[in-house]
Amino acid sequence: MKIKKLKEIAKDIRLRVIELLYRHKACHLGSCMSAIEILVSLYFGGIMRKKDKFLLSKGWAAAALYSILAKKKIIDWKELLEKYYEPDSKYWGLVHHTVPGIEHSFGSAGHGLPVAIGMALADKKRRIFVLLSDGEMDCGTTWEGALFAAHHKMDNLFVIVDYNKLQAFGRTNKVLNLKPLAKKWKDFNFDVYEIDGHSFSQILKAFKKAFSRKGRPHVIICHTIKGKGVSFAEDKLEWHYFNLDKKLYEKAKRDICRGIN
Ligand SMILES: Cc1ncc(C[n+]2csc(CCOP(=O)(O)OP(=O)(O)O)c2C)c(N)n1
Repeated sequence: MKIKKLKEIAKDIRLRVIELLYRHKACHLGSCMSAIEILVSLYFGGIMRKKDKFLLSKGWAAAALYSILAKKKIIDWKELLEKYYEPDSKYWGLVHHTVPGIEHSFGSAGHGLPVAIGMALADKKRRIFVLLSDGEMDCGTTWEGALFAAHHKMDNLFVIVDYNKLQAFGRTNKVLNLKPLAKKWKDFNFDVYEIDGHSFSQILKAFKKAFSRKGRPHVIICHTIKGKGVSFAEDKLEWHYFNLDKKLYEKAKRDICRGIN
């Protein structure tokens, strides 16, 4: 698919997320927006084959993944729009496995990588993609998983890091320093890529190269901006938590339609 078309899809997904969050007074706007180009590339950019699996370890970006599944017609958009974040709905604010297209429930940080490793080990012929947040890498499970995956030469495992440099209580490198992040993964014997996570051409190129390399698990470190595309939310910690009032909802839609970058 052409990059122009992928950009159009990304815009549409951002607008859907804004709609869901505004209508249901839900949070995690920043977390969703930083991952849009990554998710669109996986689902619309020809990266995932039929039998491959994707896990959203940063399960609090549920509104973004649900919007993708709705765009793919795996779930019903109208139902999602009505039920997202509502009591007794299956469309939780954290991804839940009762929703079609969701492989596993996540939301408690640090669980996606171990689950992905188990799935990759169980069937070497399918590719497993897992999206981690940078804050999640504070969890010990990340590094135990990394040791294990490299030891078992799991080249069907693709770890993607949404490196937006903000986590729940502050700047990632102030809360617990991750730098130098690429070197750490290299030292764990991963095949490492470091790219702009909002550039479709860089994302697609990195995966193409990773698919050709055998014998090691892969990690694609995506430099991103939390809140990307919404002027008042970009790189702002509070938009992990805040919800949109009518004025900001209108402003967010204008920003996304116009394109602020
Ligand atoms: C084990 C655990 N502790 C605390 C939380 C609460 N929590 C929700 S999101 C989050 C961190 C958000 O920052 P980051 O992990 O970098 O994700 P981002 O949304 O920026 O991609 C935390 C601590 C959690 N989900 N799981």
